[in-house]
Amino acid sequence: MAGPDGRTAKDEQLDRDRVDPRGENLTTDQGVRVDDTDNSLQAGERGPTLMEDFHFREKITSFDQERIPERVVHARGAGAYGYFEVTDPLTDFTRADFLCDTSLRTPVFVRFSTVAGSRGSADTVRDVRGFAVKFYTREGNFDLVGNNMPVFFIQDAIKFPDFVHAVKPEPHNEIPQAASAHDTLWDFVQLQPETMHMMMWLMSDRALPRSYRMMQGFGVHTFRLVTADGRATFVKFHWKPKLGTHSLVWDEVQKIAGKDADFNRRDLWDCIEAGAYPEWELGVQLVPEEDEFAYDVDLLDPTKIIPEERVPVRPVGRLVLDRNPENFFAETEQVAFHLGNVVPGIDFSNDPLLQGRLFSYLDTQLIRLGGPNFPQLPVNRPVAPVANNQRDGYHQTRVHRGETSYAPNSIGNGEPTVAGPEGGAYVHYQERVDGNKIRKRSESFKDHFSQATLFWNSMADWEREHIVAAFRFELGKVTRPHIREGVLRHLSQVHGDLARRVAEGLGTEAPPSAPVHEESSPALSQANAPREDIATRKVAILAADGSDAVSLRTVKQRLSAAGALPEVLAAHAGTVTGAGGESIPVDRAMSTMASVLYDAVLVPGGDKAVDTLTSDGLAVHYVAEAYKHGKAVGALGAGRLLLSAAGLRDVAYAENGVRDDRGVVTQGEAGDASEDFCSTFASAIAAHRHWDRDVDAVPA
Ligand code: HDE
Repeated sequence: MAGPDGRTAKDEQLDRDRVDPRGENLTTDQGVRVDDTDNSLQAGERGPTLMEDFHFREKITSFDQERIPERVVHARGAGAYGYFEVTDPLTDFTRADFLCDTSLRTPVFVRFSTVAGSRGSADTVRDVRGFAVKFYTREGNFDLVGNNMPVFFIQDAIKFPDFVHAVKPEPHNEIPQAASAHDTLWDFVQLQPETMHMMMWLMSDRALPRSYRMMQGFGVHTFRLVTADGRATFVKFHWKPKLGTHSLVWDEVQKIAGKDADFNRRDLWDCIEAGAYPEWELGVQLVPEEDEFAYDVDLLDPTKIIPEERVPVRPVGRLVLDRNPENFFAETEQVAFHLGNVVPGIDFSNDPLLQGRLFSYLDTQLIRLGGPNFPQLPVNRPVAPVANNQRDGYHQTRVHRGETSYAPNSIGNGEPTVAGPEGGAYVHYQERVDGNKIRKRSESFKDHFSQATLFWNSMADWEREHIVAAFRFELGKVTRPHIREGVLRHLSQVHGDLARRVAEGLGTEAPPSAPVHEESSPALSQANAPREDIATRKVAILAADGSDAVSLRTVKQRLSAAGALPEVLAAHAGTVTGAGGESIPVDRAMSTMASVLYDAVLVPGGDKAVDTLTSDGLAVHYVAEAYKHGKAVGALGAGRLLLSAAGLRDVAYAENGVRDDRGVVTQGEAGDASEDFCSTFASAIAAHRHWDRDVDAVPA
């Protein structure tokens, strides 16, 4: 599906849809050229506007109707095109050819999103992230509409409107925007204990991804893979980011929301533009049908995982995003995902959340995109040929030929004809179903706490600290004491230690807790994410007149060579003059950026420059804040003085040679940055954050 130049069938198709008004004369929608688009047609210079000004009316009408309803959830998002390649064929399990044929490069469009906020809300809020992938396969479109957390808040789709109403801004005053820290969400939680496993994920750092490129994705539900002869295997889908799973911290995300509300969106866009293509590995957990009841959780319950230690995640393919959309509205806003978009070889399970979603997504698109013809929109259109008897409707863009639009027909040769399985037709898995019609949750869905405990048990100390702080923050914003107490009762069933620590922050007592199990799943902890790479990590190099230009250049080159993105910041844009009279280009003025927008901070030597920086509150703040957020901080020679000025008092600095004290990397000698300094600083950046510091005493 890819040409010799790597272009996919979807790229070719999109090329035909593009219009480019550049270089053209301005016309009306009817193609009539316009002589003036600045002044409306009036009866006299100071007279009333005339009805006959068709250009004015058309221009204003079109403008008035530019908006379509934003998604009721996942309104805020960013998307990109790319491709998927299978590396370890799943031929024994499915007939889906994009999962079997290693010679195929299947085009994809991926949309990442937050859930609760409006379309214009900030990217960095505490929330789940959507991870929706549309595969344009040769056999039709397959949508894997997942999240960056492997479980969900509720077990049955009928509770979704309740949950979403509870988490969205409160209806009387539409406050707070894109935030879960308010009474209605926690009221729902305290009354609906099935939320507890997901609430643990939501209060963890997973809800604050450093980048869309650094988060996992999960299909959440159990699906089925089906072979040509009708044999099914349960499957759970996993996306693992090549760069590892990394997060921001709460103080940081709050600040970034103001400094750069587009932080995650910009990051995705910039990296693709720069050719640093984001990449994920697709993995599957496979469970034979006969093992459906072999686990202590029900595979149909979307509030549960199967720990990777019990059923390993088998890597099967890779996803690469290599092209930004050309028009946000046409592509990212109009893309329409639907769980029911499956291809032969992929089928559903009876997960009641999944079943409800099968209804909801199509229903949503009909109102949001105005009728049944949204699959004709360029971003939604399959590369597989489409032929059927569906006709007419709003926004029909196809001109169907022929006399017949019904089946069976004799006038039109009986075409289009159905294919049958040998011809590649979708055949539903023949699951035997037998039961009374009842409204009743399965007994096997009843345990709401064991996996919340598993999650807590699996966390590193610093992850637990962040979870406790998150619960304290969120419940601290809840105004009704009975809601806080209700949640604490749940927490005491997750883990006594968790409940006690949260209660302490709320100035109250935790209810007595029951003994809990001690199992853990190391795969759940971000502490175990790969930490070797500094590709695309942003480093702020603080400079001033008198900076040591030689060492600055050495570190910058070394970091860039490893794929990092170092930027020189100074009090003003333009250039500063190095200690030896060199001109050092400044990438950005310090005041236009902020420490929270970088992964690390470096202070080169140079007595005069460091003197200037130490008396600049903003420069001091850059260092102190980076330190407080656990980031790598580097200093060469006199640069160490800025670190002390920033209050990094319990840090051991190098007197000579190079020293790394919990991610603070210093070189004693003035002069050029040593090889040792560069590689030690790079490792400190790759470690992402350093949580073994005592950051409380540092003001920032
Ligand atoms: Fe969604 N969800 N959802 N959801 N969801 C939507 O569809 C819904 C659920 C997810 O980038 C809506 O086109 C119901 C789980 C993503 O365009 C809507 C239920 C998971 C996206 C809808 C769920 C998701 C959506 C809103 C409970 C993770 C964004 C606009 C049964 C596995 C897709 C739209 C994009 C979007 C309904 C639960 C992921 C209203 C009823 C579980 C990533 O149809």
